[in-house]
Amino acid sequence: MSLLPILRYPDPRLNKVAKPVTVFDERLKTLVNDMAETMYAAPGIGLAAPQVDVHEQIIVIDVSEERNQLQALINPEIVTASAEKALFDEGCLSVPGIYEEVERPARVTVRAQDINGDFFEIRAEGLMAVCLQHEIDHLKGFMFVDYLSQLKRNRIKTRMLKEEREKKKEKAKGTGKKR
Ligand code: GNR
Ligand code: NI
Repeated sequence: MSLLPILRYPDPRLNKVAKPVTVFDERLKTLVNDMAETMYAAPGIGLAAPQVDVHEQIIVIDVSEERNQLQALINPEIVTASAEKALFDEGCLSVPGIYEEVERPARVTVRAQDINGDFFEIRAEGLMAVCLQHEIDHLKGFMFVDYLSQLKRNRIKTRMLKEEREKKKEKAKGTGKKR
């Protein structure tokens, strides 16, 4: 098991479109295990492969209080979405510290494959519906900040870049490097 580094907004690799998984092998199982470990350690309620720089259609989710209801979805697709919408204060491990309200369909049905390639369907509402839609967006290179106004998005981008610069400075200090 290993922790994977999470890409941070506005890294352009977060906008790449993920490819379908065609081979359900040991490598996929290891990747899903590493993604789950990374999600729990963060901690987060979901993680999409593009966030760890793997551009394949893989997500892991656990919205349970006890953190013991791991689900892996391979090649997930939204098959139905309710006309009714719901607002939710969303965050993202790739945009740490930022929370903004996003409106999405209140209920969705998602079809996906499991780790063995077998198809299944999930009907979800509430937090699970939000999380599924948020993760499936990542597979399309889309992030929750893309639903916000350009003004808000630009403020977030500036804040993230500033934090990154400050982090680099801190690191350089530690190694006695100047920048
Ligand atoms: O951990 C996460 N919390 C969260 C809260 C509200 C709406 C969506 C999420 S998903 C996020 C983990 C993440 O970034 N997944 O891509
Ligand atoms: Ni996210």
